Amino acid sequence: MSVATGVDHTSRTDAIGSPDIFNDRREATLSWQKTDATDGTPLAGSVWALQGDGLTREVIDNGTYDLDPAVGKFRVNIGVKWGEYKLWEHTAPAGYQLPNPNPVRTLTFDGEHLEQDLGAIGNTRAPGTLSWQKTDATSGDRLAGSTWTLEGPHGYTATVTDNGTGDTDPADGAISVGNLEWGDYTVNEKSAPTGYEPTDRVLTAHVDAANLNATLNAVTNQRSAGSLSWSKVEAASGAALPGSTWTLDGPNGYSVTVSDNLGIDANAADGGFAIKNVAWGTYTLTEKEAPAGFVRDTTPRTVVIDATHLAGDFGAVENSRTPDEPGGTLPFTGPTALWTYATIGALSVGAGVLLMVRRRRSES
Ligand SMILES: [Ca+2]
Ligand SMILES: [Ca+2]
Ligand SMILES: [Ca+2]
Repeated sequence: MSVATGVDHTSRTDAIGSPDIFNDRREATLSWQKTDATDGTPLAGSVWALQGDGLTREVIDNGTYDLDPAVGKFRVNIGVKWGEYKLWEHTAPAGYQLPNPNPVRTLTFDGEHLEQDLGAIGNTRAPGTLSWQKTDATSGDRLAGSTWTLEGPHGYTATVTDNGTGDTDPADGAISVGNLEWGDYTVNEKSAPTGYEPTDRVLTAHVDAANLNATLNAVTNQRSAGSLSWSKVEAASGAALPGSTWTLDGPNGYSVTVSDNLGIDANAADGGFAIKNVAWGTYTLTEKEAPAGFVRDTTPRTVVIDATHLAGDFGAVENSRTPDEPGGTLPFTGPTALWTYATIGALSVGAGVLLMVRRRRSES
């Protein structure tokens, strides 16, 4: 009896009964490779399930049941327990996706199919995500309203607006862009939040298996400087009045004296005031000295400088003329006027005397 290679003769109950003419079963092996579907690179870290011979084995690359020491390559010894086996991928390498649907491969080992090689089984790269934040350089608070240009591999370019196009993070000032191909990226601010200075800082990032969900540093914006203005006018006419002095108090202990057309007054016009480059915060303006001949206005005035109120205006502060001193209510107070009143009085008295004399004469 000729014995074909691999034919089952493990049962030694042949009628001939001579052990010399029987062959032992040859051992079967199963091999395959795990690769990156994009570039064919062997990938470490996959885990497989091999079901057959009444049990399910966990096959770990370079671990349990894997006889091939090469990363990404598997060889499992089926041994002489031929029959039907099923193999499926249990865990993809980190950064890669399991196929969906995940196929179950059915293999039958027998004397004609002893060394089976499934070849390369590729995994698709999991898409990456880039996340970053936009913050206030002064407070560190996140800022809403920024827009970005994101550029990546193979000509990828996208405009991303916080809580708008391309942003998957619903929080203000937190931006996240998903479904990104692996490769190098740059993140540029296209427009800054309202009230902030643009930044030319560029973030760079690399997306791959080890950096699938990359979190970048926060990009800060400096606050745009604020300004303050007001004017000093005469109440009656609205005409600008020169010569006033003011106390201006602000955030963080800021306190200055402002005199019209002196020092930090950036408005060269009489009665017009401008203060440049002030920090954000609440400012209080109080008149310290009114123009000569006018009554000081004691009312403190307040404005707030912030992102949406960079130009604070205290408005027009009116002064009335100083009232005349008590006892000086007559329109003319000079020596000539006094003489005039005295003369009128004397003439009146004289006229009365004459009238009395005439009456007495007519009665007699
Ligand atoms: Ca291996
Ligand atoms: Ca957001
Ligand atoms: Ca001025």
